[in-house]
Amino acid sequence: MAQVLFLDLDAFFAAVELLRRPSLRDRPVLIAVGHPGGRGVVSTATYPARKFGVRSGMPLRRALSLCPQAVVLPARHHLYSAYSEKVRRLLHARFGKVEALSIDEACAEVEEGADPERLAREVQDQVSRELGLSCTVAIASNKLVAKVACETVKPHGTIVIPPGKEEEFLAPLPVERLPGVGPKTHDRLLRLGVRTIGELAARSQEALLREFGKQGVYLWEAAHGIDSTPIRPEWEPKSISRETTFDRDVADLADLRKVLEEFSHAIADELRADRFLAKTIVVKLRYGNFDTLSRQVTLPVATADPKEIAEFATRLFRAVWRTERPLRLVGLGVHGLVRSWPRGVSDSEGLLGEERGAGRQRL
Ligand code: TTP
Ligand code: MG
Repeated sequence: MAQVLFLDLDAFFAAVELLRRPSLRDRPVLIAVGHPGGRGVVSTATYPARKFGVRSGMPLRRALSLCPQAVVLPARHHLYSAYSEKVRRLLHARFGKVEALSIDEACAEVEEGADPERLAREVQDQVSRELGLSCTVAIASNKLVAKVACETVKPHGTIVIPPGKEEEFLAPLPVERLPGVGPKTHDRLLRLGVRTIGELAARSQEALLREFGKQGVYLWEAAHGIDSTPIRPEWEPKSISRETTFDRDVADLADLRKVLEEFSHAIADELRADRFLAKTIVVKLRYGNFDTLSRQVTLPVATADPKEIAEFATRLFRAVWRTERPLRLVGLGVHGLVRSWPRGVSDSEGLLGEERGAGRQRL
């Protein structure tokens, strides 16, 4: 049976910044969105900074009160997209089937007969050697188990879950480690007396179906380490999005606008790297009480222009956020993606810019 290799880069945005500032390697470093202006949000923190309790989504001011000596750098999304692409390319060169799952996560199908422990270490070493980035690699019989396993050995770990050992591995882990168990589901599970994945696995499928509807079936399967989602090698994004959860609610329009502008740039970079234009823009809001709403607008002409995306996003946001109640989360996405030019056409005119253009080929 084929196995799945799952790779997640460690403290990704920060790791990319440190490539150009090696002297900061062992220092606490924060990458801020919505910076400068002093009211940004932490998008990632290096592991030395995490020791002080700093987390993604925290207001910069709070992070700096926990760790005043931290070095704060503004996010440069175009660089992260470029490195994300390099990792995908490295995996493509080695494995037949590769799927990019997010900006810093990818999975690949591992051929039968490979020694999984060795393979995981080899891939990790190759990413370190060729790109200078640290990553964590897990190999398991499916995507779900590999993803959960990866999280348990961060940073710079490798782990292999042999076929048949999935349930045993998952059982002691806290139930919120399962993808899809957000704060709401977690609360409900706690109220039912379920703290660990093993305790979830002990419930019958019928009971979970009754309690959670269709999601209950997913929870039951996930708790048993069952996941039949295939690796989609011909992966094409159906949508590209960014969102951030503030750990204190935000109601300042200027701050929110800055976050939307940065997301617009990040999304536009990714669209261009993958040679897509987007027709629809979606804005997502979540209030402090978890009420969530999203609204979308279809553009007159498909675009990958960051300014245009930002303009429509801001307008849409203002139309939706009428109450001006403090927000817990803001997100921006695009869908309705169309190819900006036919597959196989090379970037001979350098239209993608130096960082992404050089030697790039879409597989
Ligand atoms: P993660 O993989 O969740 O985090 P990470 O790579 O920084 O750290 P690690 O995997 O070692 O735990 O997210 C990948 C990148 O996505 C991260 O570097 C920054 C960005 N990000 C945000 O911008 N906001 C967020 O709230 C989160 C969680 C991530
Ligand atoms: Mg990561």
